[in-house]
Amino acid sequence: MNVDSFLPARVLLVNFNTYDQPYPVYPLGLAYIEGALREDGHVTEIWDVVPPGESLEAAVLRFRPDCIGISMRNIDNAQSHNPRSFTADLLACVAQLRAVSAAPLILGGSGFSIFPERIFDLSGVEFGIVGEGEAAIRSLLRWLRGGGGDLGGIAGLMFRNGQGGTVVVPRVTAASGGGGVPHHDPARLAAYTREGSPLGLQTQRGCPLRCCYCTYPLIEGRRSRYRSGEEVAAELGEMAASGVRQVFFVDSVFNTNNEHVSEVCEAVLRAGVKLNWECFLRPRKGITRELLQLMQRAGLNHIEFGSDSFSDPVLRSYGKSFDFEDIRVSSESASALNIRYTHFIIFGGPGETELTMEQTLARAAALPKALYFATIGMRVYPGTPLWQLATRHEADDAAADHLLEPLFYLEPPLTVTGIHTRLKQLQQTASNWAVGDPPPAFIETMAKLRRRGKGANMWEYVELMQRLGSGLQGTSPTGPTQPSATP
Ligand code: B12
Ligand code: SF4
Repeated sequence: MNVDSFLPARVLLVNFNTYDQPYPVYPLGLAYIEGALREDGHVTEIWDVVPPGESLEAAVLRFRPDCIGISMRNIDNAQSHNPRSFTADLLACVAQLRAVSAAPLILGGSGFSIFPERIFDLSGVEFGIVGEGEAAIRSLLRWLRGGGGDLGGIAGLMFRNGQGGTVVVPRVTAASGGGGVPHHDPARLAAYTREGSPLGLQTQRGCPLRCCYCTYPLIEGRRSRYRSGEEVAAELGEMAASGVRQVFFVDSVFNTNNEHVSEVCEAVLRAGVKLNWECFLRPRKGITRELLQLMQRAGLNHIEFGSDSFSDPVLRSYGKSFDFEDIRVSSESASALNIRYTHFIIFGGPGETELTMEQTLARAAALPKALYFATIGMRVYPGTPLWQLATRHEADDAAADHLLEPLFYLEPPLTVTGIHTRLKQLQQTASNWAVGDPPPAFIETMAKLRRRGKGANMWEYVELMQRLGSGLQGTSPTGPTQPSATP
């Protein structure tokens, strides 16, 4: 066989993510992988936990894959007061697959890409792909199916060297482009829409900013790579035609560049697509009322601001690229246009004190119509500046397994229980604060509405719960894992 041709493979792609907070998340990464593999002529199928249906084993026995790709999105829920790990779910999934198939397993995904070596060892899979997966899985399949090439030349690939060791080929972030075109199965889009989940759509990859705790530039690279407005509008149109009611622009930050924002919105307006969407925005004075108006006309109905704190010294020490004035101006503009908005706040990171916390709470009370999502402590990930700070004083860093026992940074003398108690007290009077996952009653109400076919946007539920006066009182501190207070 000449080295340019290869036998098409049957590839089963597996999404085992059962976490359903704030809602079940559409496996967009797998849609991209499926799009790339189909372009090379491979026969693919996605096995998904949503909606519950055929068992994984039955799907394997029916489909008879030549190889199986597994997506690991989450390693844990990143909540210090209510920690939950998903590593055991991966191991169970691998065991189920091994029981019915000898096909090689290829593991990828954002969670995997944060702790690749450790998860590769634990899971025993044949191959791992770190970071963006499209180019690497195409080359790997070409190699597996007789098309030649060299495993050592596939950027981001992990494989076993046959002598008990692992080869990790360094990653290279693509110079341009957004990873090709995802393959969306209309039935899967419909299933997630029935769950009330906004469907993910990506307009760019990469983030050039350097917030101290953030893994996003490690997963997607530091260079922003933009898709054209036309491409985004076409995908949005495809989703609208499939009955999708709400979309989430999953870019790490949508407004890395205002020209990109305008280009996307203008293309959507030109294409006449009518579909609501939400996105992560970086609060900036540069988000002018006019820009927000353009976004609103193009479908924006909800903003998630990655604000983290309302105290300027804390923002500086978190490495944020804006100050409270940016937050105030952006919030007031959103409110004036009646666009729902949420601020994500991380209490207890480097530089936080009781005083800075109180300043954040007082400023939060003054912003018009805002919702707040709070986390306590900062999850520490390898490769981030926070990792260096948090592990500096650990006696034996090599022995610490922060995959299985998540490490959270908490600025001494603050404690998880202390911050949690303060936030609980706040919730008595402020129903616009959510701490961790919503309470069981809230989740049950959402499930009931979905069962009645009301798969609306979760923000409508949030507002409904606020009107009912029950607030969003999240989970209490549980479990043995308390954040490690690191100096
Ligand atoms: C957008 C987003 C959200 C949105 C999702 C909106 C939506 N409707 O889709 C919201 C806000 C709801 C959310 C919630 C949560 N999120 Co989130 N989220 C993201 C974000 C920013 C982008 C995810 C995305 O869609 N990327 C676009 C797709 C195309 O990329 P991808 O999935 O990574 O896939 C690529 C590669 O990973 C790879 N790949 C993926 N699968 C496979 C499979 C194979 C076989 C191969 C070869 C390759 C491969 O190739 C793909 C294409 O290049 C990431 C951070 C980031 N920048 O990656 C965090 C991230 C995924 N989230 C994370 C977490 C923790 C959560 C929550 C648990 C937070 C919480 N406490 O509530 C929840 C869980 C939700 C759930 N039910 O699972 C973590 C996961 C790691 C971890 N710590 O466990 C991340 C990485 C952020 C972080 N802290 O580091 N999230
Ligand atoms: S927190 Fe947001 S802006 Fe900061 S580095 Fe991460 S993705 Fe970029």
